[in-house]
Amino acid sequence: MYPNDTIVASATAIGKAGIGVLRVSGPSAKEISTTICQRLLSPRQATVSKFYDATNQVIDSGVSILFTKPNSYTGEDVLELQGHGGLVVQRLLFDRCVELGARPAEAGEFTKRAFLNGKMDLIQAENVAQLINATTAKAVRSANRSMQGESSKQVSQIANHLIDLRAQVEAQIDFSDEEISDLPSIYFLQKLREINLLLDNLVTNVENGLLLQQGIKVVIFGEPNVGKSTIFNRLLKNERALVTDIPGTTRDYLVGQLEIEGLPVQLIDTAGIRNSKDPIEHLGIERTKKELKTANVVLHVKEHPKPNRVSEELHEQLGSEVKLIEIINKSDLRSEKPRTWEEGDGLFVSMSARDDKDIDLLKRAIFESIGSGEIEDTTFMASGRQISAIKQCLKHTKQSLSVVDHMELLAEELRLANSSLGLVTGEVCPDDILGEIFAKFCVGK
Ligand SMILES: Nc1nc2c(ncn2[C@@H]2O[C@H](COP(=O)(O)OP(=O)(O)OP(=O)(O)O)[C@@H](O)[C@H]2O)c(=O)[nH]1
Ligand SMILES: [Mg+2]
Repeated sequence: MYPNDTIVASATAIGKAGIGVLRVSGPSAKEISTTICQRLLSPRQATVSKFYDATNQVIDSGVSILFTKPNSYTGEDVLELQGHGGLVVQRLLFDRCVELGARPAEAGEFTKRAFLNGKMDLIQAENVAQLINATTAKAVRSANRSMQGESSKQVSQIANHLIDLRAQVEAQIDFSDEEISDLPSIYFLQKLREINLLLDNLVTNVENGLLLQQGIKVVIFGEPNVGKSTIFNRLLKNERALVTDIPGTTRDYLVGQLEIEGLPVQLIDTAGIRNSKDPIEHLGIERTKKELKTANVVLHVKEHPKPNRVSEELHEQLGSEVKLIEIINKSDLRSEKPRTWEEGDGLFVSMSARDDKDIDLLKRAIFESIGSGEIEDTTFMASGRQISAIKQCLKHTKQSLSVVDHMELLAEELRLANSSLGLVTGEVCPDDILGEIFAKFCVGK
């Protein structure tokens, strides 16, 4: 249903602040502005005014701006009342707007209206939430790039290829008895391969974007006393974990946050793994196992390259997706220079946790282990929902390759591929999905 009512919400965080901005959007916004400010506002002009209540008493004074449709964020008439950022004063102003016919906005409703009024597509709408939720500067830059329409361009380019191809396939079906020359299967194969390549690149791009939004989880594990907590502290640049030369110092796991080259990282230090009768230590080891199951990167720390039975056992339990880095710590005691190398499937780092340069080397190894060298080039910040729609599209275009000799089947696969892509931009998007997307936004955005 297209909205035809007027909504109001605080656009700034609720609490004490220099200013508090209330935003009103919808057909009554102009009338509300005239009543509250007791004057006619010129569109898009910041006007110093008083804000009045129903008994002509001043609630607050500040700056009011009226944006007339379609030149506003939502594409509707929008009023911004910039008053003082106090809890009660903002509440009184909000209540006055409601008294004059506005209703409290739902989460994300301003952006939803912007989408419904064609001010932005669904990719850009979701970028707004990603920008607000970004935890690193790189994530902010990527969300901005994506919001400028770069991502939408990439998707519509693929959608246009799909539409052209569908038209050709439909023509083959519709005019099969008539005098139009049949296009050879190789032609369709070639076109599909081109589309698949574009989609493959897009998937890489969006997965990088997701890494920037969600970050990665890095778990440090190994035998007792090998220097896990020292590495943890040095990576965080903070003496968070206790470090002693007594094996079994860390009993429970510890969590810290850091950023590696713009990538948000959740770092977990765990209890040293050994056969222990101590029930507390046993609990700590169980927790380590649990953390290992959800890690993106695992740092397996040792003091020397030779294998250790207990931690080798855990090694074997790691998921196939997890990236493993073998750290041979305390290189200062071996008078060895820090270095990284690959052997078999493994990535090895010989280092000393006591040296900051070695910690930088480790950071680089973590970053490279998840293949995020191209994160800087991410132009597409997609949501999980959009990524699965893009992958669904790719699944259908890949299936199309095997049915190029059957025009009806090919047409159906291409139709499904096209509608999956429509879900990304919002061209085809059922109301309940739209509701779910905007419910994740904050109220007032
Ligand atoms: N020489 C040297 N000593 C280190 C290095 N890293 C850690 N240590 C020392 O090794 C001892 C154990 O360090 P921790 O960081 O507590 O080791 P851990 O693996 O967390 O130990 P648990 O919590 O008992 O499992 C401490 O005395 C550290 O100062 C290193 O690179 N070189
Ligand atoms: Mg420790």
